[in-house]
Amino acid sequence: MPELLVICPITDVMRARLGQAFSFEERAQLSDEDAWLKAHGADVRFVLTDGALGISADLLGRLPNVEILSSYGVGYDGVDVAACTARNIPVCHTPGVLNEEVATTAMMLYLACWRNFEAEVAHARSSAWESGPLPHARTADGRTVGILGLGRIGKTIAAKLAPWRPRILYHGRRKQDVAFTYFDNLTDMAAACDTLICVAPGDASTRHLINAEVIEAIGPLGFLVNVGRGSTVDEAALIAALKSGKIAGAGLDVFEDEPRIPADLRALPNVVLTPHIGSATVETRRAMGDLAIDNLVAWKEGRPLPTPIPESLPLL
Ligand code: A2R
Repeated sequence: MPELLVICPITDVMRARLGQAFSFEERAQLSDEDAWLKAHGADVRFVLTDGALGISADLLGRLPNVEILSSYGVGYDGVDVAACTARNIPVCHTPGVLNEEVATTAMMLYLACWRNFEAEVAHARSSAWESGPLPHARTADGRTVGILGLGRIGKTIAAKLAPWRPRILYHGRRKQDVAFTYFDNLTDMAAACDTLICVAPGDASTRHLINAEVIEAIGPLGFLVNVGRGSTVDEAALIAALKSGKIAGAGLDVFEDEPRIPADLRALPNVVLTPHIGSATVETRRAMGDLAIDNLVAWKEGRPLPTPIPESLPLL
């Protein structure tokens, strides 16, 4: 009897650990999902998914006895939290264990933007250097960096930036007890910084928060780095600003319609693009997988959940 349905891709390490604790089925392995759900949907008590795939209200409706949903990742924008809450199903995620990795990804993009890294690498790989150097890049040192979302990862980015001696600004819905400069208005912060780093969650409150006005405020000498969620940036407005030189460039790990990236964006010379690899290292994915499974095992054994999402706390 499959008691656990795995919706997201998992690693072999996760598969081996799940096998010791649960009888489970992976959605990707189902040859006839409809038939499987009819036969086994009522046996499923646990669900493992990730922040992008989440779970739809429709699929949840076909699993009438689900007790707990664990999401492999910190963001859970793909999970229909309201549908889970309505059925008293707590949702867990994996905060904290990926802070350093996502902050490293932000640093890679930050440095790649300022030092024109992609073009320089291409210049070295081709014989173009024999005809002369590229124009000089601009320094990454001593910049004014505005962080949208000074949470767990945002604070880690600020710490990792320290050797480059930045002045740090931040915007969120509340002022925090930190040594950085708070802006209650995002456009004002964008105008005051020369790199805007986005690491806010993707939800209704952040959708297209980085719009044409904010992007233009960053200015023709500034960069946008996004390691949060693609939905936070108005991608069409960003592409227009990148084309017209209203912003110098962008380093993007997340996109509005992943895994599709608009051809227009891919063709631009002033962007550095990575395929949502923020937390994607062997070590960090292992830690995330362990925490996602720890939550399921804790529930099965009747122990407190290690990392429920804030919205689920009233259910516990
Ligand atoms: O608004 P605040 O003061 O609660 O700050 C949170 C900020 N944030 C927002 N800022 C402006 N406008 C909003 N509508 C808004 N909603 C949230 O984002 C907080 O400083 C930050 C989120 O921090 P944490 O909850 O600690 O999340 P963590 O672990 O840093 O991950 C952030 C996101 C994930 O949700 C994934 O989308 C991505 O990074 O991996």
